[in-house]
Amino acid sequence: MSKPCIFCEIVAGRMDADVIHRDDQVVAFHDIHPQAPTHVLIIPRRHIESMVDIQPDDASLIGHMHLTAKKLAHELGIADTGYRSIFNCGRDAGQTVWHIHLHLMGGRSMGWPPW
Ligand code: IU
Repeated sequence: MSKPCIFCEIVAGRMDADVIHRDDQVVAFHDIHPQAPTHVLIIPRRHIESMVDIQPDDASLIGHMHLTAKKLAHELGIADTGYRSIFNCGRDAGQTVWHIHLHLMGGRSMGWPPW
């Protein structure tokens, strides 16, 4: 039997996470290994493996994820100084969890490009 998706388990409330936002489309929680003073993941309730799998019908969901990032950035106090929102897509981009997630990071200045 294949292992359940960890992020689907968080959505279902069967696995613990430091959840800061839930609505009918997405759940957001603090990353367990933060790479910045603020590091939140915004995930869809629906399982989508990777950004390479999204379809035209997913446009409003993806837009909603970004609008949720903006709302949380304000609430977490990183909107004025700036933040980064990132989807890692596939192995070379460093994707390790195969349920799409938008990283929202802020609270420190960041370099570019991200190696
Ligand atoms: P990536 O883009 O797939 O590399 O990011 C996965 C992120 O999920 C990474 O920052 C992990 O620390 C984070 N994470 C988490 O917050 N909670 C978990 O249970 C697991 C991973 I597994």
